[in-house]
Amino acid sequence: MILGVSLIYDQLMKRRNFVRSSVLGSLASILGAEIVYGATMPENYIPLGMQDPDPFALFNKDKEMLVLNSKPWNMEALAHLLDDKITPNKFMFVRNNGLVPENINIKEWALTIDGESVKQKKTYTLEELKNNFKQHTYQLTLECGGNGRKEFDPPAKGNQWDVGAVACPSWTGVRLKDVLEDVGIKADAVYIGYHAIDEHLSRDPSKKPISRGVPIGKAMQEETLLAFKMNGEDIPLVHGYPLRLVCGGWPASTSGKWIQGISVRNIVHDGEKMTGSSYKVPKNPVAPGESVKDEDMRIIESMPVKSLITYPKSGAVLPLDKKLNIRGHAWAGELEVSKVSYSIDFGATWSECGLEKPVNRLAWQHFKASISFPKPGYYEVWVKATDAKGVSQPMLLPGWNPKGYLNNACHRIAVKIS
Ligand SMILES: Nc1nc2c(c(=O)[nH]1)N[C@H]1C(S)=C(S)[C@@H](COP(=O)(O)O)O[C@H]1N2
Ligand SMILES: [Mo]
Repeated sequence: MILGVSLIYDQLMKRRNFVRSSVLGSLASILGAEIVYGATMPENYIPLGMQDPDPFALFNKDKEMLVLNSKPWNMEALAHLLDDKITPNKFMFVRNNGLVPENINIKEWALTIDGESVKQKKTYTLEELKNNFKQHTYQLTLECGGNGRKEFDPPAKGNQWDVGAVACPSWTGVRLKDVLEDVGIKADAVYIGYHAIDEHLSRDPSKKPISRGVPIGKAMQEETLLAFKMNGEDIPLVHGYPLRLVCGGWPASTSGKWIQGISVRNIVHDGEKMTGSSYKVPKNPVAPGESVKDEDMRIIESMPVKSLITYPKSGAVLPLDKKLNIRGHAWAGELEVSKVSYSIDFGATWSECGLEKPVNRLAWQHFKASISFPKPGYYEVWVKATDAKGVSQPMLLPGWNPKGYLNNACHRIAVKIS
């Protein structure tokens, strides 16, 4: 028994853990076995019977992905998993506010465009969307507004994202703009809001997990898609199959998954998580821990400039006579990244990295550098991106905010030169 448990323990420690120990009381009966650790069970230990459902199998995710929450499911990538120029499905972070839908009826799926500012309400089947409008493919960066939250102090509630709630897959769909023009939009339109079929965690049908949107200007951009493909395949269920909105460069909460409705509004959309303090930051800088009134907050729009070192993995060891090749991506919301620099002396001096142009607007850009080190020892490689307006990433945590959004501090890796 002891041996069996320790083997299971080893197996489980290799994968990322997602169930906290609060359910242990009832476990002995489910497992039909004694739980060896009892009340002192290590925090991350998950008895085998609790593994189902396995989110890696369920969502086709790589085993190195980090599970932050199982209710709802939230997973992020580690920096080195994001090394591909086009993020493969298995490394795309998962962010849910409610329950992942289970029964998608593809034959009856339709998108209804309504709201105060449409000339008439109109419904399209998936086939009509695909056949009646020109299809476009763009690589679009999606980053959760809370990416980097785990560093805020005092801490903010919510998923403690590290650096991996960002991805840049290729998306195929039709332009929201083309569909809205087909419907006919009134001059007073200011915002659009999406409506999706995912259920609230409580399964209370009167509650919605999320219904966000963007100003009409963003909705009418060429790259704003009603997407049905991700990396050339049907969008995976967890990422919004069969239809999702993709608003590249904005907090990914605006990119509604599983959508069946778009409302064109003559007011700022007031759906779930548009009001209150969700996805908002203080209008004026606040001291860490200060409380901020809802009316003193603004809705997050374009995401700030940021970068990620995706190679090598932190902890690389290298002989002094070799150069270290680093690479990664940089992005800046609506803007292009104009420069990426690196430092090996904690920001005292900076050198420029090679930087590629984006494949299209709103796609992340790739940087690389070949670095020599002056003498053996411990180093950190820091990377800092600058956007087209000359604004750079802060080296440390930017302004504290109550919900822990928009941490675009420099990413860094440790390197040992022997
Ligand atoms: N219907 C629906 N759309 C949604 C969400 C959701 O919970 N339900 N989460 C939003 C948030 S907060 C983010 S960051 C992105 C995450 O997209 P992904 O899970 O495909 O990575 O989806 C957005 N769209
Ligand atoms: Mo998000």
